[in-house]
Amino acid sequence: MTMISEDVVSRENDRRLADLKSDYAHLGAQLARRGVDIDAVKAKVAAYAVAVPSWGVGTGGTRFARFPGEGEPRNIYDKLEDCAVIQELTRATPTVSLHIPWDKVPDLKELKERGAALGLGFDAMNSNTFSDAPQQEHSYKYGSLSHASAATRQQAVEHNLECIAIGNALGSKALTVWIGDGTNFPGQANFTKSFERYLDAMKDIYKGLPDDWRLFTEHKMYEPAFYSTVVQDWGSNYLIAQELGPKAYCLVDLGHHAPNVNIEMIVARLIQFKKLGGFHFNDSKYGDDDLDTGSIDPYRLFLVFNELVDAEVRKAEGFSPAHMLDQSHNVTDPIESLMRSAMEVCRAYAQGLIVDRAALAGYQDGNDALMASETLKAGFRTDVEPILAMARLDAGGAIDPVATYRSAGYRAKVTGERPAVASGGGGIV
Ligand SMILES: [Mn+2]
Repeated sequence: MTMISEDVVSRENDRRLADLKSDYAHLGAQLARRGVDIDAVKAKVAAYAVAVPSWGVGTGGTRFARFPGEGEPRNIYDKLEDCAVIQELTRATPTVSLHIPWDKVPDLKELKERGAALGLGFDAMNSNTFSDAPQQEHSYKYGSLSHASAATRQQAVEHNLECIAIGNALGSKALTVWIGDGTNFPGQANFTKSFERYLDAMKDIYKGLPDDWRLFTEHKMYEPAFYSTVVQDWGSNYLIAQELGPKAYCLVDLGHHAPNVNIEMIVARLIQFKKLGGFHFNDSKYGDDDLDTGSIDPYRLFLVFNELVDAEVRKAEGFSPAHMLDQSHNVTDPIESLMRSAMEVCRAYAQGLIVDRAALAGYQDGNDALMASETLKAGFRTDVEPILAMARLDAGGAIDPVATYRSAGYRAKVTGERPAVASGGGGIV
């Protein structure tokens, strides 16, 4: 079954096919002069996948307000349908990353079958101990896995073990743990004791991890705590992965760093020491803005992918990062934002693939800073859109996903089926 009619996709593609073929041939000739086989790049792009977060298809908000969009998904089944639209048109997002308890359902078999019927699998599970669920015994107001109270920590551990059990039933192979634990005041908590308690709790979660699973820990510099967070930076994150063991890896969310931090170098370090677990892609200007991937600083995204391609090309040991989008869509149709973001990561990947790595290494070793920079930037400057569009077309997707989505009238259709949600107070999703 498809959410977007194949007739609409064909009609929209037919309108653009001649231009695409011409653009692809032209780019192919350009790349051939640079020693790059366009079909080989296209094949790699076609095999690339990035997971969509279930919470991403709902309209996001800030701590000031949330302005709901039209036809918002009511539950995980609606969310899966929206995620299927993204996959059908982009062919780059075959999996969905769930969030518990938001996506909790009584019948996991039904959920798995529904995903399969829509052509979707399940990516990393995300636990939530940064807010209180209804009827929860102990509050996370003052922390969860690092809480001073053993009973609260135990409750948080059990929640994570439940996420593993749910993921196991759905075919997931990873758990992502991000905690909101931290402080707003110097002196509010003892840094060392908090981190010791966190590590002890994480060891209990790690023990419950199946052999073929990976555990991703996600650091975040600030927010919701504004003075210190327990898992503050990639250094703390690396220490956690080292303490826990071989199934523990560091997850890099592009928005969770101080401004101007060299994220691509952090990526390189984690690859070198075999602890890069994966990514949450987004973009930002001032902080953890959760803006659309590649919308503010596409060059930074390219530089991250340059490190990933470098590791891929040299077959770096233990290199198998998970890729996911993690954004908040406050002023756009979330489906459109997620499609465009998925295409942006594909673009950065393709641009990384066409960098002349032999020439780059030569300039690096020869201390030719200008030509090294020029060689790297040549990849970023290349408009690889024909490669991305042709990969989508070959896989049954849309040459222009956003235009095709609008032409299909999906948002108007679901707006008629899904009741409007009242506007309300703050709340980032
Ligand atoms: Mn994240």
